[in-house]
Amino acid sequence: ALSTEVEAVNMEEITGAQIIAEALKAQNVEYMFGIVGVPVIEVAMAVQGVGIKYVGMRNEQAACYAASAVGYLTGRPAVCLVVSGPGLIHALGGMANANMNCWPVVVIGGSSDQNQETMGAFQEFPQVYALLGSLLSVMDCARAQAVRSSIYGRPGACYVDVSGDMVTARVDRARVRSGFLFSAPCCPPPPVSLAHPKAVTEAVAMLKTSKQPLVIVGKGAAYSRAEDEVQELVELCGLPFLPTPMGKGVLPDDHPQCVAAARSRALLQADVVVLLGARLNWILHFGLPPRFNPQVKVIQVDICAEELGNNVKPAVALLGDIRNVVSQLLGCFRKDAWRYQSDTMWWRSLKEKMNANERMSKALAAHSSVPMNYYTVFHHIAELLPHDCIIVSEGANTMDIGRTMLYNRLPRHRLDAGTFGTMGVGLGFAIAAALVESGRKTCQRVVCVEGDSAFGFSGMEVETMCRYKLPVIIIVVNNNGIYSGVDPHTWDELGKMGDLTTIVGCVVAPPVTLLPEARYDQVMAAFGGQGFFVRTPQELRSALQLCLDDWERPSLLNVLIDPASDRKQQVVSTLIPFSFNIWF
Ligand SMILES: Cc1ncc(C[n+]2csc(CCOP(=O)(O)OP(=O)(O)O)c2C)c(N)n1
Ligand SMILES: [Mg+2]
Repeated sequence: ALSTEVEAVNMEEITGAQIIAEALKAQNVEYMFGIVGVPVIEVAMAVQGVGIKYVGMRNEQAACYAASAVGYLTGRPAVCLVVSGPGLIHALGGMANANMNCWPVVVIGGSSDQNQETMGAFQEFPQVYALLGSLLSVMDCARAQAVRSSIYGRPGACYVDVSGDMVTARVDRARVRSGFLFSAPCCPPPPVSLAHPKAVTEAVAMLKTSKQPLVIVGKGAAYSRAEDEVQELVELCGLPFLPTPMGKGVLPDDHPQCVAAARSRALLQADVVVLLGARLNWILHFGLPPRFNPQVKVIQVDICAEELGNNVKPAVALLGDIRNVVSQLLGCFRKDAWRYQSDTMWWRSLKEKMNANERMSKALAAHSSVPMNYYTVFHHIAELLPHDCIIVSEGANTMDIGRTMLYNRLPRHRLDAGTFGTMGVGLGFAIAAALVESGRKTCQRVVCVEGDSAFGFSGMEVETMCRYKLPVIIIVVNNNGIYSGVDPHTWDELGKMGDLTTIVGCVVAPPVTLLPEARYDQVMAAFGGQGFFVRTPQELRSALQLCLDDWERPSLLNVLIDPASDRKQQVVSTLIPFSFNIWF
């Protein structure tokens, strides 16, 4: 009897929520994004208790986008916390987006109590089956498996299902310790692999015989922090390079060897392509004719074995971490120096195309009439943005044209709709970037350039930005619609054909239209942020400068543009949803 009493005195009870919080803390998880409800409120409170920053969002989709962006920016996963059923369903969009982008994220979903399974419990959903591919249990979470599977190999999403009764269950801490739960030390960064030396030698030999070489830098290079190595390789060998959308900034966009302004020609005429952490998917036109030379030899560098040979059989396949493999290539070129000559026909042809395209861009940007076109808007934004700012962007024309005109000079400083082409990611990404930056010594500005449609998907996250005082600058490029819109006059005319405010109006309102001149700036102002309604280049410049100077609170510039403004002079028309053809 005595010994039982002693045990009772020494016993410290700990809940399932506390176990999860301590396990995440042990894994150096810094951020949790989510929306609470039964049964996960306790988990959110417990993680705050151990010093993890909990960020309450307005939709689980945006929460999951934010968590995955932290994973990309830091290399360590953040957690997205959701309730069961509808909460998890919303987060699925973020998990799919993370998987497509190869970004790590851990999602923790509360589920109904185990004894109510299949009984029609509150928000019950067969989530375990829906997420079988990425499913883990609380035990896995505690054993570091969740963090490990999100970052090892090719990164991605991982789901931990926690039943309600497990969150509140109480156990003796001593029993937990003596078990294997807390035995897991912090999971180290992923082991990085090297390519086979023979393949490296082959790649070097192939590059040396190339007449029209091209390096393509993908976001895999950004994720592996290969910027120094890639820069040395490109400069040592004098190679032209082209970034993919989120590969922008691994090397500065204004680097003299960047041939982004002659993208189509570079892709079409290259005879050897060094593919660094980029996939030959729709963004790179599958690596196939008519956008690529049918004889092109691809030196493919990728961390994922399954990726090698997708769509195009590589001439040389280098399986490994981008940074390591580029170091291997560099090792060869340092020993046996080789430099692609700068006076070749290839360089001349690329430069000539770049100059022509840049002239065209400048001519369009010089238009100062109102309403503005996309090019004028981006020209002024580009002039004012600090060189080190983080640019988040989504939309169709807004993102495509913006990508060509807004330069990145630093790696991992561009976040956009990505491989999945997902609209609605922008605000979550911007929140993540602002949080990550706030923890850095030299904190950089986050600028979120949104189409008006894109903004609408997660628009309520401006409240999140205002609540946490995140100094994000949102620029809504407002053309009253998706790809293009109608002007207020046409909208009125359409109204005469059928009352647009009734269901009859559905017949005449073009599917691409959104409410003309909608006041997105007032949405920001409603929560205490600064809102600006902008029509002219002067208004744009002064509002943006004010926002850049003011670091205190979030702001939104609602920039009205000509609803008929469009991409100009496309060489190849295309049915893909986003264009990489803008002149080039
Ligand atoms: C989740 C999701 N839904 C729908 C789409 C289809 N889509 C592609 S771009 C786009 C919006 C484009 O309009 P906007 O953001 O206003 O940019 P704009 O081209 O007008 O500048 C949409 C809805 C998508 N890509 N993702
Ligand atoms: Mg639009």
